[in-house]
Amino acid sequence: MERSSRKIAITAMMFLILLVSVTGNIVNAETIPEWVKNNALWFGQGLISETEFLNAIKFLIENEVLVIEDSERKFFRDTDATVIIPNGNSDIANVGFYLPLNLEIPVGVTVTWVNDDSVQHNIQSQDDSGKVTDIFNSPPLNTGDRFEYTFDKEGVYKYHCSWHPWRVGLITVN
Ligand SMILES: [Cu+2]
Repeated sequence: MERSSRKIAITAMMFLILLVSVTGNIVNAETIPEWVKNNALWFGQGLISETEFLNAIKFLIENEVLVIEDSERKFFRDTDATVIIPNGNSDIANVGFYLPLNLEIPVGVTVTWVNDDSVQHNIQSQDDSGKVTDIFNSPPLNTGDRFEYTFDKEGVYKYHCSWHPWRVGLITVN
C-alpha cells in the first residue's frame, strides 16, 4: 500500500513538472514545502480535487519556489537595445564616445540610437575602410531624435556619423 501510493505521488509530481514545462521552462526549482508534496500525494490518491492541487502549484509559482521563465517578458527584454549619442559627441577633443561604444547583442535585436547631443548627427554603416555601406543609414537626427535598425545577421558592424566621421561605433551581433 505504502509503495503504490508513493508511485501515485510520483505520477502526480511528474504531472506537475509536465504542466510547468508546458507553460515555460523551469529556471530554478527550490525546496518544495511538505504540504505541497502531500497535496501531490493526495491528488494522486484522489483525496483532493484538481483545483486544490492546482492551488498548490500556484502557491509554488507565486512564492517563486518554481520560477517560470516568462517567454513573453524575455522577448521584450532581449529585443531592445539602445546606443546613446552623448552630449559633446561632435567635438573631436571630447570624450563623447557612443554609449556603449561596442554594443553586443544577440541576433534579432532592434537597436535604437538616441541623439542626446546638442548638435545634429546621423548613423551610417561603414565598411572596414570607413566607406558608407547601405546596411543602415539614418536621416539627420536632431537632439532627441531616434533611429532604429534590427540586426538579423551575425557579424561586427561598424558605423560613423558622416559629419563627425572620427566617431566610430561598433555593434557586435552574436
Ligand atoms: Cu555627428
